[in-house]
Amino acid sequence: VQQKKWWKESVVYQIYPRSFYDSNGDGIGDLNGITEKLDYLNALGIDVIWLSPVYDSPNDDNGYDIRDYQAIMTEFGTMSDWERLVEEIHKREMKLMMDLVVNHSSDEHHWFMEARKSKDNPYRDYYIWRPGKADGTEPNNWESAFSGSAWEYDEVTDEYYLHLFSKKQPDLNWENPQLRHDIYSMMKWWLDKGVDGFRMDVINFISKVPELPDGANPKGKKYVSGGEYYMYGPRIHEFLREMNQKALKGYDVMTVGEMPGVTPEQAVKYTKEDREEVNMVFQFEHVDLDSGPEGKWDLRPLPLRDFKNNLTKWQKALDREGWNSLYLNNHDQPRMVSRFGNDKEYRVESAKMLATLLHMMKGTPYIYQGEEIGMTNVQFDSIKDYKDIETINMYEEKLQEGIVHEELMKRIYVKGRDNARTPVQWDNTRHGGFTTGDPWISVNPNYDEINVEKALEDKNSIFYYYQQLINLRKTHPIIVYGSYDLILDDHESIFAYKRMLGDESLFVYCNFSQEEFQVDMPSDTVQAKKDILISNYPTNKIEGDYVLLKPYEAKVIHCR
Ligand code: TEU
Ligand code: CA
Repeated sequence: VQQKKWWKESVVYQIYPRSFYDSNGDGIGDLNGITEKLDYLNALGIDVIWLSPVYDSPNDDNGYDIRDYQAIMTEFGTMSDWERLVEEIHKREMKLMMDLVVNHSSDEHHWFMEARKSKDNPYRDYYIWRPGKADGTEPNNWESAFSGSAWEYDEVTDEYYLHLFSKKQPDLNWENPQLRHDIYSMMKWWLDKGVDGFRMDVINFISKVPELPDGANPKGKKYVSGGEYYMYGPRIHEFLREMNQKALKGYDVMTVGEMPGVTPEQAVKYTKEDREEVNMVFQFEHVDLDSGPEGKWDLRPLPLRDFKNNLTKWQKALDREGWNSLYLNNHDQPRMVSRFGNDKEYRVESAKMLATLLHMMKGTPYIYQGEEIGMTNVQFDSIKDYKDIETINMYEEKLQEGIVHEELMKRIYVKGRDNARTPVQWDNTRHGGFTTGDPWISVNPNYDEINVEKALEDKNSIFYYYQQLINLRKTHPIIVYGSYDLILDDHESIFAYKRMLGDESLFVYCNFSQEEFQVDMPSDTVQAKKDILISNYPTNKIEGDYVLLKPYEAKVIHCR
């Protein structure tokens, strides 16, 4: 059994502050709004709050473009509001994990304002500058995640700067020890203010292959990802270990590295405890399965077999060493009940089923705001209703390429990040009780049916089911420390697995369909004493050595 750690036994709740709760009527969620809702989160039973960025920012990418790492975004409140929030979180014996965005800063950060003044400015090498190619094209063929080239030409110094994300998010140059030193000082400044951990934004991107070579381009496209040269660069482990030694050492903190493209083998290296890099990573394989070769907007169906095999691969890779994160949605992903469940006639059952699937696995579970009441994807008619730079840039780029509005909206409905960014629905009053003003983004029209107030009044709500799941994790060590094995491997509609610890075992059955099934329990459980730990239907007794599963039924059977 691996070492016991508080961050292995915790459940994390992610807040996207802009859309959580607006306390002052300006239509934008804020810190005081979060403070007002802490009792709600405490009632849910979560242990750690992960706050998406609240630092000073021009909000080109809603706070993931930081202008001042040690100041609070005006729209979210003041530093004293932040200090009160931390105090109130700690008073309730919860912890706060901040978002650390250090692969890039905002282009309005004073480092960049200086760097762009001249080639010999002291801050020049805080960023990544290169001359264009002789033929007048960009330094290499890398694409920005937000469309177009990853390079922006700066005529003052006749060079380009690298931005893997928006033009207003220039990549920081981690080859520069002075930059690294400044980042570590900033981290300690926050840790000394009481921060309990960091979620590290695209942290695997900080080490690039120094030559910044052209990416593989078999189809002769204008731009390609180039990720093979920055998703697992030559110094990434060195930088993470240095960050531990120079910033995190001596603090009892939790760290999760967000790592697009990370593989299970790499994840073992990043999270093996004796390596002192990060506690766990956010991987992307399971949320890329419904994307085709052209990326996330290239929609493809998601065969349950692929989903089962991928989650199983990650469970087994990190079963004995290292640690897993468990998530099915966040502020960048569509709502899980719409993507993996059935948000029409089986919304409540399938939301509970998906939560069971995730929370009975091995790893630290993450709940994204609104997931606990089964919030769904949204469909706005006009592109004007969408606010996410990734969506807007894609729409404009593809419209130019001749793809029609209806096709583009279809893709946005399925994969757009604003699906996760519509305001949390607190009650059935105007704007779902999120704001008394005009919300920065429209509220999902289904707020009258789906809202916190209704959930708290309904003992069979998804909220109370999450509360049960979280409580089970606290009372059954097998859920945290047991091993994992897939069962019913070949079943097309049922995702079933078992967890084992000592002489205990759990059998988790999740029906991903509207059909009913009867499946036999494994033969070695015939003699065992069995009881149902949790189910999303009124629990019935165990019929015998088989299990009956209704549409989207989840059932966890405890054997001793
Ligand atoms: O996301 C990293 C990332 O890869 C995402 O861009 C994701 O792959 C994509 O959005 C899927 O549609 C982090 C943050 O979570 C994201 O909100 C930021 O936009 C991005 O980094 C840049 O900071
Ligand atoms: Ca506000």
